[in-house]
Amino acid sequence: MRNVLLAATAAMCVTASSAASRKTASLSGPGWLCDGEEVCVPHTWNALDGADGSPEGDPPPKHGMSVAPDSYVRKAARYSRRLPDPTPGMRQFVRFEGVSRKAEVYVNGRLAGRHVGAFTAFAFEVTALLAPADNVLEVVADNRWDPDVAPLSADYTLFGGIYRGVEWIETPQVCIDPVTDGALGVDLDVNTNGTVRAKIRVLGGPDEERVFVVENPELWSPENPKLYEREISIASGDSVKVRFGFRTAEFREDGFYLNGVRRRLRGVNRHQDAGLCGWAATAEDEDRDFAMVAEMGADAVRLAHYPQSQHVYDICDEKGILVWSETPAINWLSRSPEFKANLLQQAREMVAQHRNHPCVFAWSLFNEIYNDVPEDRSEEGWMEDILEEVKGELKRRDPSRPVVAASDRPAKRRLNDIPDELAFNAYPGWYGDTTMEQDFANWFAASGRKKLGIAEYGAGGNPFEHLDPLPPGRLDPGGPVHPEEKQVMLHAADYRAIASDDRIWGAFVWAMFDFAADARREGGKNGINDKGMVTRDRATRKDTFEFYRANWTGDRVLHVCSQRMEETSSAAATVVGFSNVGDVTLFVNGVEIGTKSPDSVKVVEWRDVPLKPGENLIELRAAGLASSRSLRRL
Ligand code: ADA
Repeated sequence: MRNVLLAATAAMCVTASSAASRKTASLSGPGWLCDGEEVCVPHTWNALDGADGSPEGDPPPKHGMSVAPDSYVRKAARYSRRLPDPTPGMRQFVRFEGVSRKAEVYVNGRLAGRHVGAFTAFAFEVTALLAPADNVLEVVADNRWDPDVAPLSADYTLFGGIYRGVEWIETPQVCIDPVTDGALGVDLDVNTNGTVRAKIRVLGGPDEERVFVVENPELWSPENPKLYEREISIASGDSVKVRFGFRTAEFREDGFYLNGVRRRLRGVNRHQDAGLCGWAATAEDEDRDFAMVAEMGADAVRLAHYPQSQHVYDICDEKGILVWSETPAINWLSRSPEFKANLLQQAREMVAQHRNHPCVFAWSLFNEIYNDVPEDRSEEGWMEDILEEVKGELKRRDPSRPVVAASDRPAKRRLNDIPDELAFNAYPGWYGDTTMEQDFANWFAASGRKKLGIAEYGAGGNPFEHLDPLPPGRLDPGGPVHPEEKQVMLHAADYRAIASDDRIWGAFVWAMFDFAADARREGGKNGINDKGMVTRDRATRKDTFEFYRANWTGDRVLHVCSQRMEETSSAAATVVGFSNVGDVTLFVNGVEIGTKSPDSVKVVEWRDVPLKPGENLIELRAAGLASSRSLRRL
């Protein structure tokens, strides 16, 4: 154990950000032990069991309860590593980007601090606990269910571990506060006239303020994500770099406006499960994810259902992706004062840590409260009381941004009246028998609002399960077959309704990527929510990905669906395609069948296209592009 710790310290690179001041070093990477085993941080112990489903023989999982059951390892684990030797005369801090979901931090066996909440960063000063050399950091990370910690229930795996990066910080005695709320210590108020007010929290001295002006600032937007940087320093020599952008983002009577221009958001939802590593994602994993978001043409992302890493917000600033940033209030709440205090703390930390990002257009208060609420907790009113308080906290910490929320209960008027702007989650044709148009009618009537967002819509889709023709009506969403064709059909129908209704200020596809939800056993896979546009391993873009690319990008797209369907016992096939390059001609085995114009959402469709026995080549051609699939008729 000792050898591992020493080797890691030797390899660590300590960098000074400016001459006499703050020094930072990454404590991520190798050199950590977790319960005695060598690991690399970011790390989770649930990379495998967090996405393999409940054990065989369990009763069928209840939808929405992945946080609670023990179908993956829920434990307290002890991490340790060696710390760099402290520089005499400086103050030392250790900063954690995220530990799931409770952390106790010790230096040389003495408690440095505790943090509760999986999704926000925290830092502790360790100066007084350090010896001149050979210091050992220990962290107890605990992802067990706790009635006083949000979330209490949710449809995603709560991976355990030190699953984001760790940093060592040394500062002069008087320094910019790296501890309070896990934030940078500098709050920016940015005005589009070029004035920036920086409020600096100082440890060891009075708080300070700087005002500076950027001449003729360029506005930040998805089309021009212009960012500015400044070094903020104080007299002691300590300094931090801040990055910011100039933009206005607001809701008016008829919709969302960015820089005074109305904009209907083309959004996707993203969980922080970044593929086979679960939550223990690297910056490269996150870069890859957002490259795909941009490739599909989205201009907004809902970070479901909790704050994600600092790097995610940085990427969104850089790529010009508007962010809906959410507290972990989901499904149901607890009446305990400890729970409320924890939710308020997590909300406060989210705002403190991410308020300087121009990409954040709204703070989100909740997702689907009252979903799966046990009888003894369904008493009217007290959850609303808690949420009113959390909204107050969000507004107090950042009056500049609207508070939104995602509801699935049209009838709960008091709940839905709390956020400034309301959005609904809807799965017409998947969980329910309505259409999107019927849902719209219901929501507008029930809420009394003139405009609404759609925080989630979608359907399961396994790109390796196919069905042609699709049976009429609904499939069993918890059943073993989630044919890709159904996902395409429902997204096209939903988006047709969304695109043609001007009262919808934005809609967020559920979800960008398949993600771990260990309580699920459906769609031919265990432990996965398969409503993504891309598979969890990021290897397969589903047909729905191409649907949005055709609708949302300037790329020339012609795509024939069901290319992974290899054989059929039918004598005829359904041919669905997407074209944003105009009329499409269908050829089967080289014979021209006909030409069609794409509909309002770029879809062309032929039904009952005859097939010959054996191999068939189905080809779409349009404007010099071609897209084909082969299908063996058995
Ligand atoms: C809810 C919930 C999401 C997601 C979705 C689904 O709407 O808000 O977390 O899990 O259901 O896929 O069923």
